[in-house]
Amino acid sequence: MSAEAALGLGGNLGDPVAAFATALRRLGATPGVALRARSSVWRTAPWGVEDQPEFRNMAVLVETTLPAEELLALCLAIEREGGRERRERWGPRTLDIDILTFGDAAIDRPGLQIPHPRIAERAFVLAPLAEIAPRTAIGGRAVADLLATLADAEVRRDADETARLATLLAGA
Ligand code: PH2
Ligand code: MG
Ligand code: MG
Repeated sequence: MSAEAALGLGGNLGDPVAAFATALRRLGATPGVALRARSSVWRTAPWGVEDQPEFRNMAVLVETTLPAEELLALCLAIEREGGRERRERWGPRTLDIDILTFGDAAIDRPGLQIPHPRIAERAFVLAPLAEIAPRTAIGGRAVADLLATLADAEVRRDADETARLATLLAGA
């Protein structure tokens, strides 16, 4: 049995695009996890705590035979390997990897809520996700429709950063 999961990646310290490349290689090299699609890299205004540097965000689709708990443990391990420090909620970070959806599972446990509870408010999640999974339903509404309700969002696709990610992923 395998499930398709959507992951959101973000960061605003150091070189987040390099951290994304390292994370995607690690994910793809893990037995039971296959990368199926990736979005562009987006530049996004900080949400929640506004007095911090601009973020880079992207989304990926993976097909996995891992249970959601193991996928979460993998994401947290990759964050730690990327030097992730957690200081402040919603504050600056080198690398954040969140499970956005896991098949059509609904999970609500401490430390693991799927679908991610604040997706509908967050253009930095919805805009990349809409590139690769516009019809995925979250709370009964398609990702593309949810994004359309956030029309004024301060997010923009960054072609140069997207190309740099592809180069990093193609390199040895
Ligand atoms: N992550 C947060 C808080 N705020 N803002 C943007 N633009 N992008 C993020 O990834 C982000 C954020 C906590 O995970
Ligand atoms: Mg997050
Ligand atoms: Mg997180």
